[in-house]
Amino acid sequence: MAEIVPGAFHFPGFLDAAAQERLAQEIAAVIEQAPLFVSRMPKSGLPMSVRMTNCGPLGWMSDRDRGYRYEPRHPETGALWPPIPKMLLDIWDELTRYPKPPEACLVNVYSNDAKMGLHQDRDEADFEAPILSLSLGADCRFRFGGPKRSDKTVGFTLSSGDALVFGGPARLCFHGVDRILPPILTPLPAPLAGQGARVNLTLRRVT
Ligand SMILES: O=C(O)CCC(=O)C(=O)O
Ligand SMILES: [Mn+2]
Repeated sequence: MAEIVPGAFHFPGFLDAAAQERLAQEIAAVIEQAPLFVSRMPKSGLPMSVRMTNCGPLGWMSDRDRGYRYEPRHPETGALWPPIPKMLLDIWDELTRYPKPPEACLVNVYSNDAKMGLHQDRDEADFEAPILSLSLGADCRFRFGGPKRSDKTVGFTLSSGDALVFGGPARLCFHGVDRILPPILTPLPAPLAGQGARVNLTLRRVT
């Protein structure tokens, strides 16, 4: 485990190959019930380069007119999001030690050329709980900064099976994905093959 900045912890290889395969199976089932969709930037309406879906009582999304927000239902099917798999609830308990369960699990699917600009996670009413992120598939160059956009940042690689937990003084730190690294060596586990190059799960408390 490495502390990136105070409150941000990187657990390289937290999930072994078998656990990654089980998690991929669970996420493939989520995607089957709640198909991947494209969120759009507030105001400009430009599409984000990741495709996404969610599980849990609330799901994160964005569109041109109403912007970043949590919704209980899928924007295209109108169905409630599927529940968060037990395996993820257990990982949340183990790594965050937070007394309440996550309310949202955002599933981000990156193609080879997808990225995510530097941003804060601040659409939640509660910043007490840490954020838990898990990665599957291709490595990415991840960037982590401070609570101000202009703060200095550090870059490091997030690989398949890695976990990242950021809370406390790091809860509102800027972060993003610079680029996906060549996926040849670490394709997505079989149940997610064909969906993209990298899958990230971001679990959060919202209310
Ligand atoms: O893909 C990642 O590792 C980060 C995702 C993220 O920061 C987000 O969805 O808010
Ligand atoms: Mn984020």
